[in-house]
Amino acid sequence: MQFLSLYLSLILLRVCIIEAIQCSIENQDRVDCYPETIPAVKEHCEQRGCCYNSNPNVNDNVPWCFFPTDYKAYKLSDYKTTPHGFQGDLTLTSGASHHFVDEIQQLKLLVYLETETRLHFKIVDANKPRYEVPIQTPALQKAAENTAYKVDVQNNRFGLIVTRKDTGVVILNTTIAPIYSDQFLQMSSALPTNDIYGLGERHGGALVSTNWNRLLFWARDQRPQENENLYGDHAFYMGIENDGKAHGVFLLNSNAKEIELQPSPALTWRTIGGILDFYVFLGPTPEEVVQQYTQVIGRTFMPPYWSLGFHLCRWGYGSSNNTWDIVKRMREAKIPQDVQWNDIDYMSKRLDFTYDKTTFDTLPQMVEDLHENGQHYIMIIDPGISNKQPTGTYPAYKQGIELDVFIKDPRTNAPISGEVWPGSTVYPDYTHPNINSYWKNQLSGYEDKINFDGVWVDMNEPSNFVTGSTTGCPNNQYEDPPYVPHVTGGKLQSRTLCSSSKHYNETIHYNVHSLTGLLEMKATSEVMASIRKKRPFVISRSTFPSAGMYGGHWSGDITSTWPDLRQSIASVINFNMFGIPMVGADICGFSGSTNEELCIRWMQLGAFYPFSRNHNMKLTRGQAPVDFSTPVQVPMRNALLKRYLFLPYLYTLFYSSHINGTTVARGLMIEFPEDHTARKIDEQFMWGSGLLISPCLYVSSSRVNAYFPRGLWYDCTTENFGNKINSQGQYETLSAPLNGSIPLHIRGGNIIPAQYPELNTVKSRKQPFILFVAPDNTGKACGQLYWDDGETLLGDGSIKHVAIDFVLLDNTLSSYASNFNYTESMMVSDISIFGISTKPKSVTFNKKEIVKTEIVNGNTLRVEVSADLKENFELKWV
Ligand code: MIG
Repeated sequence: MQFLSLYLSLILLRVCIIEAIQCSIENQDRVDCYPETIPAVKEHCEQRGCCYNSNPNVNDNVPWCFFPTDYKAYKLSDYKTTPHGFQGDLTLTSGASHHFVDEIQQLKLLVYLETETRLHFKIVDANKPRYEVPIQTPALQKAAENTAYKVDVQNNRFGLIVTRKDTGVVILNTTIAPIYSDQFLQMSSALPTNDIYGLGERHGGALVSTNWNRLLFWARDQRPQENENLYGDHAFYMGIENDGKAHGVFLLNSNAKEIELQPSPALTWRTIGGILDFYVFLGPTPEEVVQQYTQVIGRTFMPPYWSLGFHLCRWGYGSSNNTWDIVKRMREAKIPQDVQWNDIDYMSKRLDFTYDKTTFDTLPQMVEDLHENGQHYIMIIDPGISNKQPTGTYPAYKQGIELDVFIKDPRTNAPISGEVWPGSTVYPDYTHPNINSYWKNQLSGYEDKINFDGVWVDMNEPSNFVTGSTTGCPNNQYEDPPYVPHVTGGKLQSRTLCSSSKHYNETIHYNVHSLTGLLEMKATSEVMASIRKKRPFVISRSTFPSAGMYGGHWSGDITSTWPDLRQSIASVINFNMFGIPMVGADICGFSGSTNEELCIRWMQLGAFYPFSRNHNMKLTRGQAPVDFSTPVQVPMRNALLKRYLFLPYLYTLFYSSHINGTTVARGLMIEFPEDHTARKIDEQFMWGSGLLISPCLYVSSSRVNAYFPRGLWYDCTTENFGNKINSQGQYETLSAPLNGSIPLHIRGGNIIPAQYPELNTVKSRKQPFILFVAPDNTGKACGQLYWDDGETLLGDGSIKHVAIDFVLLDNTLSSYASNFNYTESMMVSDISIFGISTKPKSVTFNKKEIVKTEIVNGNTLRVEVSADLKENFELKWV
């Protein structure tokens, strides 16, 4: 008896110990095994073979159901070298079902050592193809040598470990086995840092919280709020390691996804289709991570110069004359404006490719007038095409039917209809090979030839005011998949089309939904280039990686509030990391009515969005600068004039982004990754590495508590021009009165090309150039200027252009210009050198003594010159 009980208790003890080993996992390290619900139900959890352990605190989000350390996994075999890297077979260990429907037994692991700093690996079904995102990624001839990373695999319970060779930091460790079923794919990895950036589209700060933070990816017409899936899908993050080295990881997958971050820190990807297709970038600088990422997804389009000017828009001008009136008042008030926009109120009955001949009767004349004044015009287009117009009267519908380019209802094979602004609509299938010819017909045959210059593509998630379709959705595995990410609305079909809708070649909407914006941008940009034979300009609400090749983005329907003013900086920082640097938020806020103070602050900040547009919801108070009193207009005008002053610099940054994939606007973490304070800053940002923008973002405040990373910084506001901050990495209180200038500082080490501002870019481009020279602690500085006519397609590289390097060394500023047949004048008239308090004995320009020199503000040497920047020069002082 005694024996038996001892024996029994031993068994129990043993069971307990085993249990304790498998399931004894610290709260922060538990990887959720039942993401469907929190808290999970015990039986469901155990059916899945996972550990269940209720947590005393329901609100801390620690999963109650989590993977044991020895969860049934894939076994890696036949792992061998290939010309590209490695490959191996993954076999699911036999055993009880996991209750993940249709688990795939045989997978293939493909590892590509693509470059010294780029690793690519894929896990695919060994036996049949699965959906893969059709963006063009670089082809690979052979494996790179001397990689900055090392790839190790764990065989028995498969995992992949990526280590940065020089520091030994583990970038990825996926030894928590992947789940790979037809409609549920998951992988987890430990993270080497809590400083994670990117992952969007998302409303919130630049730093991504790792405190049980679940992010959602499924394009949705959703006004920006935290914890909801918004317009775009960017499953790319950048991590900054403790020592300041940065890496990036990109999951190339277009299905509905979740990415969950937890405090260990660790990260879990979940997607409900496609394949696991990862890129890892080793940087090591943050800017290099972005360059490596954009090398895979594609570099930024080169914007036309005019698009760098100020844009004005609103929903509900109500007539072309009201719109025109605003333009005229802006001119009279001498406030810079390059582009006027119209929202859907220009359309006749809200129909794409029409305009209302009653209320917008003078639209063609207005557009002509804009052009005569060196300004441009952009109009909105929504994807929904009305299918309820009298037969034969609406070409956009008729031609779509003829070319068979509408998304189809799986039940009937006829175009599926939803409901948007014009009522019942069908939706172009942007994956269709006929799409460009369809789209070109519409855009070029625009009723009575409205001569528009750019296109605003809205509602392209695609948005639908009814769930799924006007006739609901069928019941099938795509409408109700075994696992639904926690998307807003609870269903994939919420505010969009049925997931089982059919695209070209039987592709299901389920796979391509979040690509709609990207593919519409691509078609629009290609068609506009072929119609206008000039650089296209497209701004889109929905985006996906590689969208930056075709256009820019605005952050959607934010509110006219102080928190949204502040948050907009993080959006700008994020989209620059996503390779879509032409980005901005609706200046003064979209929904709700703005007020004078908020709108002044927003104009000051928005003057430094790469894409600077004031846009407003219908039926709210007017918020164009000229809707305010004359004194309120003053700081608004001044902010815009500052923008126009720095446009040559901004243009050069865009060119660099186009060629090298660098960011245009960037967070301080990008420039100062080793500075742990700078990593957390998202209420300031930079243009390139040279200009720091520190806006005032709080109500009733006239000061900014601004952070200055180590180095020299020179004030370039009119009020404190040239004042120097020699920072050890410190906060400074800056004065920022409401009617004053936005705090701006040029960083020591930079030479920034500028140009006297004007009321539009056609005029400002003819103004003399200015150079701001900001020496670093060793008296050195450098900078660039890229210049061309601002609108010719860059295409074959034969464009006439000038590229200039400026270098400051030993009290000598030299320029090195490479001119590729550019002939227009590029006169420079002013050069300001910061940090010089007494007049030098002699200042020479190309060896000739300069007469006009002065010390401005006791701290800056200003010299007047007259030379063409196309010729090299040398400015010397002793
Ligand atoms: O359902 O076109 O985000 O900028 O003004 C709203 C009207 C449709 C949403 C866009 C917004 C635009 C509005 N559009």
